[in-house]
Amino acid sequence: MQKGRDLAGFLHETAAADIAKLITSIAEGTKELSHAVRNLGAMGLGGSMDVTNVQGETVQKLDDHSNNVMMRVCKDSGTCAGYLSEENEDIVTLNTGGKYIVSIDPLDGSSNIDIAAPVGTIFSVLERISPVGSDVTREDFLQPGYKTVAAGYALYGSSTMLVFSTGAGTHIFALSTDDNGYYQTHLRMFIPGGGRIYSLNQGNLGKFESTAQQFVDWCIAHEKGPYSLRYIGSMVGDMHRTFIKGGVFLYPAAKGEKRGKLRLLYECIPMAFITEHAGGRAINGSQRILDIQPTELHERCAIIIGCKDLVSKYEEFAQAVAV
Ligand code: P6P
Repeated sequence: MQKGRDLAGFLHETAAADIAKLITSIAEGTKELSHAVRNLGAMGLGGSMDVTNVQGETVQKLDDHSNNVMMRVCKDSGTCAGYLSEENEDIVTLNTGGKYIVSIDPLDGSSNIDIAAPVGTIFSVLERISPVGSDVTREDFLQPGYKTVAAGYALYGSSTMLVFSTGAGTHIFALSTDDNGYYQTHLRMFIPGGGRIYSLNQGNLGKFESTAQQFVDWCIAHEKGPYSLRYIGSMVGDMHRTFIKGGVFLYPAAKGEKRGKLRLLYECIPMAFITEHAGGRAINGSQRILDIQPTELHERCAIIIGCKDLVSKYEEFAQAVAV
C-alpha cells in the first residue's frame, strides 16, 4: 500500500514554522511513548510508584515516564515557553523565549495499561499572553479553548495513530513500524454522520444528570433500532472510534453538579478543538466547550462530544429539562 505524506513534509507545507517544530517535537515524544507502552516489562515501567499525584491518583511508573518524556521534547523544541501536565501540580517554564505553551495529559487512561487496552497522549497548544523572555503565568494557560492554536492526541492501540489539527482541518497519521515515521492516512477528515454508537460509563447512569438517562433511553428505543454501547474507559480510545465510526462520547455532570470528571484544559478542550475541525460538536451539556472560560489549571468539565446531530439531540433534551 502506498504510504501517505510524511508528517514533517505535511507540517512544513501547512503550519507556521514554530508550530511545525513544536508538533514535530511532540510527535517524536509520542514515538518514544509508543515504544514504552509496548515494552513495559523490558523497560521496568510496569506497576505503580509509591506516589500520589495532584489528582489524588496513584502514579503509574509509565505516567511519570510519559510526563518526563513529553516535558523534555517540549523543552527541546525551543518554541515551548511553558508546560502544564495532569501529573504536575503547577505550571513549568521551559523556554522563556518560546511563543507557545502546552497543556497535556501525557498518558491518558493509564489504568488500562495492565489490561493492554488503548491509552494515549492528549495535548493542546496556545500562544502565550505573557511577554516573550519572561516566565510563563497561569493566565497563559487559563485561556478559553477558542484561542487554541493546535491540539491533538496520540493513540497507543493496535497501531499508533496521531490525530491533530493546527486550525485547518483534522488529520490522521499512522506510525510505521518499518521506519518509525508518521504517514498520513486521513486529510481533513470528517466524523461520519449517522454513527449509531453511544459511549459512556453506563454503570454511572444513576449518578449522571437526568438528561443522560433521557438520551440513553432515546438511543436504545431509536425507531431504526437500538444504538450500540461501546466504552473502553480510555478517552483517547473512545474518541478515536468516534472519529472513525461516528457516534457520541459522553462524560456528563453528576446530578446537582456543574462539572464532570474529565479535565478541561488537557482533555476536553483539545478533543473539542479537533472534533469541531472534523465537523463535530462538543458541549458540557449547555455550553460549547471551546467557549468556557477556565478558572483553575486542573478544573474538571462535563463533556458530550462527537457527531453534530447526536450532540444536538442531547442538548435538546438538556434544554427541555432546563425550562
Ligand atoms: P470512568 C481515564 O482515567 C479517564 O481520565 C479517561 O481517559 C476516561 O474516558 C475516563 O477517565 C474513564 O472514567 O469513571 O468511566 O472509569
